[in-house]
Amino acid sequence: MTGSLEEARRLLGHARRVVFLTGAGISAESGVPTFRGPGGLWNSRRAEELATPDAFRRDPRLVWEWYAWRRGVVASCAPNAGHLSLARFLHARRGEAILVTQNVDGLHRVAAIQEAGEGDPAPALPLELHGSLFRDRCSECGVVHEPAGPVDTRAEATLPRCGVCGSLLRPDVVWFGEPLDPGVFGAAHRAASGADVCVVVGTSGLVHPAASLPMATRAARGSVIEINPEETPLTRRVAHALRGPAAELLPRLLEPDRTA
Ligand code: BJW
Ligand code: ZN
Repeated sequence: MTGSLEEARRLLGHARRVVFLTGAGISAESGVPTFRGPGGLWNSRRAEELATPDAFRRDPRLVWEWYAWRRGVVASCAPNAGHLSLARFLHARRGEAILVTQNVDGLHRVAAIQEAGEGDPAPALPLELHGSLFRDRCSECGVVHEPAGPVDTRAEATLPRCGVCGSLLRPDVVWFGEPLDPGVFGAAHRAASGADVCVVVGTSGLVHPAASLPMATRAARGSVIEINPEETPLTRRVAHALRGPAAELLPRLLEPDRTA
């Protein structure tokens, strides 16, 4: 850990409004592979091959095969101590702490529901910048569909089709070169600009516009805390860089009494 956990806790303790920005690293200890780095999803494949509208136009079967595999992987994963601790914090600080995620794995949502018990999960639900792995969307008319079941990727003819216009369905995620939902990104940007502290967890900080959000907090004179085992392009601009896995550091940062 290069920053002091104590000091980061103090900063958070004095903050009224807090925004969290999470990336693939928060789900690493749940068994969801990250995109880049050791064991990353894209080590053997170039991103442009699969996560672009062009790739889908060129070979929808191949793209679906990759997403069907990922749905299978993620479906067998559960939120880890990092997701759960964050969900409890968001419930406790309802309205004053907001979660923004780049992840499409749905694990924050599961944690929000789990930690709400019989209560309302809403305060801990994330703004999902890059969509969801578990929704389909029509590649032509844009209608969103609940997946009917596992995707049959044996041939293009067996891929799922839109019930409204008959065109191919695609995963409801944001690919390179596609705009983020303006409502979702606008809400995330407002939260980041209005936050006293932005906690950035498990992202390489390479993908924009998500990577610009901590800078919006800084531009408004807020502070940034980073949790990541590795340095990132953001590290030199943060107040505290906490080096280590999110599942260990988030509970220690957010719930010191519970983890003492
Ligand atoms: C741990 C850990 C542990 C490990 N604990 N940590 C400005 C500058 C340059 C380029 C651009 C720019 N603005 C836009 C662009 C272009 C492009 C972009 O950013 N390119 C860069 C790569 C150069 N951006 C876009 O195209 C975006 N769209 C856009 O800008 O539209 C403009 C537009 C306007 C109007 C009309 C048309 C267009 C869209 C970006 C969409 C990104 N989509 C993906 C795929 C989603 C679907 C899917 O999952 O398949 O989103 S790409 C992929 O990267 C995914 C992730 O959400 C995203 C970020 O990755 P993340 O989360 O940071 O993961 P990793 O793997 O990179 O990092 C993991 C980290 O965890 C590491 O740091 C580890 O150390 C750490 N870690 N274990 C804590 N245990
Ligand atoms: Zn359609």
